Amino acid sequence: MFSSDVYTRRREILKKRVGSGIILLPGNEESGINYADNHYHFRQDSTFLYYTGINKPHLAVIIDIDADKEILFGDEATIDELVWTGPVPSCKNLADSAGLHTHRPYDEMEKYLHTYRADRNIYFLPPYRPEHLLKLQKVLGGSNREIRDQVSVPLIKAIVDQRSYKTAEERSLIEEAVNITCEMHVEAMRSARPGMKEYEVMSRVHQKALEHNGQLSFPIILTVNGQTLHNHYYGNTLSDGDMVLCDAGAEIGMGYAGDMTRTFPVGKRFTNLQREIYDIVLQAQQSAIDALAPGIEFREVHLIACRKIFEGLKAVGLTKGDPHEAVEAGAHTLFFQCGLGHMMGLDVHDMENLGEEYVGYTDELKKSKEFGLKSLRLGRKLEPGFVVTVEPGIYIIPELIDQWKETQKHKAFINYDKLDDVRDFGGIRIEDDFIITEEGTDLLGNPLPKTVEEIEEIRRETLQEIQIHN
Ligand SMILES: [Mn+2]
Repeated sequence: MFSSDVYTRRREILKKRVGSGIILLPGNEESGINYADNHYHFRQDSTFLYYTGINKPHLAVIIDIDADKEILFGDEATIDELVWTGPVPSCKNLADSAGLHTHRPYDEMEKYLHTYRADRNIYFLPPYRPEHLLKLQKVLGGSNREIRDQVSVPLIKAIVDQRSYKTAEERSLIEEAVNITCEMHVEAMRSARPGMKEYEVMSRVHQKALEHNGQLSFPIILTVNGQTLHNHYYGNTLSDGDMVLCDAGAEIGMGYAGDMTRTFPVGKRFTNLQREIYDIVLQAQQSAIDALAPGIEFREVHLIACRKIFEGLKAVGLTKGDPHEAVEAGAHTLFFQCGLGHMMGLDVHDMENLGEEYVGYTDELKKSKEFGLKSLRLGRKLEPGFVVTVEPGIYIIPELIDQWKETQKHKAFINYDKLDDVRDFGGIRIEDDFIITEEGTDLLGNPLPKTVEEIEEIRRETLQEIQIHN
């Protein structure tokens, strides 16, 4: 974790912005997989991590702005617990590490809130785990609905205003996560061979994160069916002629995430069509990267990539007409159904638990409800310090083609008769992570092979090695 002054300073800023009242920040609990004592990997709440750095379950912090108190609520381990866990830091040690100078038993949190709730506002964030909701209900009373209605928008906005701007120390931690992520992708490209199962390659990608004492920032997507955006099935066999889409990221101990995607051939080379489509996605990504700068709306960057995709597909003969008009009408969403990217930081989709409308949009710029744009998590103007992913793709989804074809949707822009030939093409996505700077943007982490030539070179080397060994 950072030194205690970093957390003290972060809380000072938060207190100033919120002004008055009581801020309640509950940490996360251990969560049983199939019985209480067999836990999922523990993941601390990211906002709790941001303001305390403490990565332990069953804690909460109260920041009482009016009384000028910051209290850590937690329990000392009993001797019975120590028998199983070995020595653990005392609550005083934990509190000191975060610059919190008072600590109290966990149960006193409820008493504290009950004592002051009549004359002070209690601010809390949207609950995303059932136990958060139960705790809030215990303290505040009311139904699930009533609790959700009382979520504090000023607190959400103050936190988003702080966590969106990554400091130099945060940037270097994110780059650490991105560099492990790069190694995970090189491992995928260097281990996949025809005849292997997807899960065999996936397990090696996961191992790279573990090898660096990291975790996954989200479940790995590694599939020959890249057209399914979030495909978590790993049972297919890799065959020459297929492409593997791998979307994976590491999370380091401090909680920061990486998130990248590469698509590569199972054999030594892409087919001609795969290469053509790959280059369209790559050009779309490059045109988006070139546009990244403070002041531009990410929604506009997204639309630049959409037009590039449409233009490229026109050259291949799958689309027709004016790219501006086509994208305006939404015709490109037959091939690119989702958003160009999202914020990244302590969460792979940073702060998504606080609400996309506050993280990715503003009071002036609201999220669209249209197919395509409704999946764009980030629309707002970019500012220095924002960390974003840029991940365009082309996804040929047979079910979607059939549905559109039936009504000849956007027929002025789509060559439906040509689509039959590419029905089983699959999908391609290319994703890298960027920080917005005063001048424009910087790629985070080490560059990872990305062009057709670079990727084919790795595949050629990899498959030649096996021939030698055989
Ligand atoms: Mn992503």
